[in-house]
Amino acid sequence: MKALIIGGAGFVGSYLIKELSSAGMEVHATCLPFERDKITEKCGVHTLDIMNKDDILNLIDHVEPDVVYHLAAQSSVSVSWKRPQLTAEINVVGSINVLEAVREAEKKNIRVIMIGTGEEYGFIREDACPLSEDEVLNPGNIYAATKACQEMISRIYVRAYKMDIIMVRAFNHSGPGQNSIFVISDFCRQIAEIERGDKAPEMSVGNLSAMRDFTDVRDVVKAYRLLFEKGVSGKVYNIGRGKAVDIQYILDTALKQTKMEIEVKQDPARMRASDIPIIEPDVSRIKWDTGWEAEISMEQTIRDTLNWWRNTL
Ligand code: A2R
Repeated sequence: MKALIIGGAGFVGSYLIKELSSAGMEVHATCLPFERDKITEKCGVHTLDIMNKDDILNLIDHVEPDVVYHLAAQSSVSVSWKRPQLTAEINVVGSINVLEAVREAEKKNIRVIMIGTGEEYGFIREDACPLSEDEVLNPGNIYAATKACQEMISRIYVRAYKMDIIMVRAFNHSGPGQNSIFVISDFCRQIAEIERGDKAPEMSVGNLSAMRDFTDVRDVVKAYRLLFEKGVSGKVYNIGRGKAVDIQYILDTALKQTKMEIEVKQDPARMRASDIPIIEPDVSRIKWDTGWEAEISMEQTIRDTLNWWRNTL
């Protein structure tokens, strides 16, 4: 079986290449021209900008994949506020280019896995958790709105062209190598900096009471593989642990991993005005259809991420 990962140079890409290769698949991954050295896993590497549909089509005709994973995105919420047009171009027009290329490809029966986000649920009803895939989407930022749009368009391609597409809403995922704009990586990076003496023994934190659902990226890519093998075409799947924890728990777990005495300081700049108290998915659909569930403990994710920062700084 052959897989083509579009957007393979990002955080999730490297883990997905490893997961699919270990399962015996022939893996090809794309990156932007300046990202070539970011793909270090063994696979076929191709440069590709998803804004050019013909390039995607040529690549698909060349690789003839059984599955296309669409990971390429402008994936930052804060950039999406600053550059809404660019975010819509990449996440909406770029996704249409991918779908059109698959539709026009010589090889038929290619399964497409479109990666969206738990952010698509947005401003949820107070009693909506655990969020089922049937819950109404109410995105609260530009990034989330473009991903909801990507999903709606994908559904249209399923219905109109009978394409084999699976749509994913992935909740927070974390692990070694993640950018420190995300909370687990941020806390681990701060601890590693303090241990090295690069930073005063003070942790800046935001709202510690918000409850969120975190899964290890290594579990997430396993779910992506199983969705190719066993997912039901045309369906949307939540991917998450299904058990939200508060950010205080993450902080306490991270602090337990160090011998340093660290003072915790709340930073008003890190507080978000509209923090939703709890966001937790119902993950029974993916479990039912593929048998997948999160296996790696949060303690292990935090330990591995902290060790990664210790080795990287
Ligand atoms: O923005 P960059 O330079 O980091 O490049 C990103 C790349 N990308 C593109 N690839 C092809 N054509 C484009 N026009 C284009 N614009 C951006 O997609 C990056 O290398 C990759 C996405 O990786 P990350 O931003 O690290 O996302 P991550 O965490 O791997 O998440 C994968 C998917 C994304 O669709 C997220 O929105 C979703 O999971 O949660």
